[in-house]
Amino acid sequence: MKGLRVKIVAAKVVVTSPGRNFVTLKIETDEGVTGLGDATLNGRELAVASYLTDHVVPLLHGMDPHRIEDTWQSLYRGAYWRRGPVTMAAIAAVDVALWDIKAKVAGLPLYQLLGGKSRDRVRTYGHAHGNDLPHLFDSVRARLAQGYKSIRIQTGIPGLRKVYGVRSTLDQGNLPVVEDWDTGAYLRHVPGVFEAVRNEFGPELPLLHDVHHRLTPIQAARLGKDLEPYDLYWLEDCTPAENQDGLRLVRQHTTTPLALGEVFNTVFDYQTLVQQQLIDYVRSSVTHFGGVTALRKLFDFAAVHQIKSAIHGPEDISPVGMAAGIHLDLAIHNFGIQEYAGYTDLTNEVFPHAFTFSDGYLHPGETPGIGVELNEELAAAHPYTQAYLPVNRLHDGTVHDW
Ligand code: EZ4
Ligand code: CO
Repeated sequence: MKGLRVKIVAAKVVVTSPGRNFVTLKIETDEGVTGLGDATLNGRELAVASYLTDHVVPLLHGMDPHRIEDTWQSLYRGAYWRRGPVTMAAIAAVDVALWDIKAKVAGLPLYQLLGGKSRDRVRTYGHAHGNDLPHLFDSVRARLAQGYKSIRIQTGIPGLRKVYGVRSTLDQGNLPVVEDWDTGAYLRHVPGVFEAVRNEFGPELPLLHDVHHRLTPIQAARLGKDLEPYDLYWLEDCTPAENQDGLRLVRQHTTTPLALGEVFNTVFDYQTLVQQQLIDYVRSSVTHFGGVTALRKLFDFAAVHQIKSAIHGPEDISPVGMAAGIHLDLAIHNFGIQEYAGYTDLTNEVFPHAFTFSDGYLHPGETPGIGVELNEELAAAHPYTQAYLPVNRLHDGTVHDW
């Protein structure tokens, strides 16, 4: 069969900023088949670019791109220094590029190699936010008009300057924007917002909320309990869950479903959470978790404990990483929901893609591979721009989780 004896002859990293930074690995083979992988790590992009260019690309030359599992293991174990977002984003880029090549050689969209489809389309949720209720309601209506069937609600808090966890134009600048935080004000305000949203939009609309790691377990337990009357689809990243055991306390106090893990890099970060069923959704993305190979294993581990997938899908994961995730979403049985923030027109031009969004659902398309291309000329016209995520401080100046 053509393409079974291909060898990697070149690999390069492209960093482009069509509005925000994306890191893409392109692997080329001697028969002309190429593969793309996403290695974007928001705010630390060049560290991953260097990890790939300086340390991984020299290892790829002459390799058999079909040996995906072996390549994954050799990059993970061979580095000796394990885990971490930079390493795992770099491994993810190689892994996805190799899956892209294998699927192109097979002449099949990637989801077919992952077992074929388990559903016809992939349910998504979108983002609504507003500093006050009228703005929040307008934002929810705008998402509903786009077709979204499930909506994440983020709200301004009286006394705080800005809605957190939401992109602003200030994100792209020379130094991090400083935001402010008050846990007491937040805990007092949020339940009333959900009551108002329920009153306005009715009981059926699935609502989600992201806490962005800002609470302690006992605070999160209280919030989960206070939100029970409003029937959330989930409460996300309620604590900084490096302390996995902390979730037990949250769990003991509330039946609000819990989602967690967008910043995690390996299955070990989830070990207690999954084995003891302390959460309901795992939030890792292909890009930050070592690729399709590793994320598939996490989802299978989660399935044993009746936990579902909920791939992280902000606009800082490139369409390459997004596409790989959508193929997985279509294929696995324990799919939950896919976050989809959408992309600007310029980003879609830099990364033309086969996946489509309509009526609140995504589909990966039927193009062989992951179905994404890179317009290198346009990418080069929009070079890397230094940018940081915000930092967060309490009113007395103490740094808090953002
Ligand atoms: O703030 O990806 O659930 N989604 C999120 C994201 C994160 C960004 C950080 O780079 O929390 O929007
Ligand atoms: Co989140």
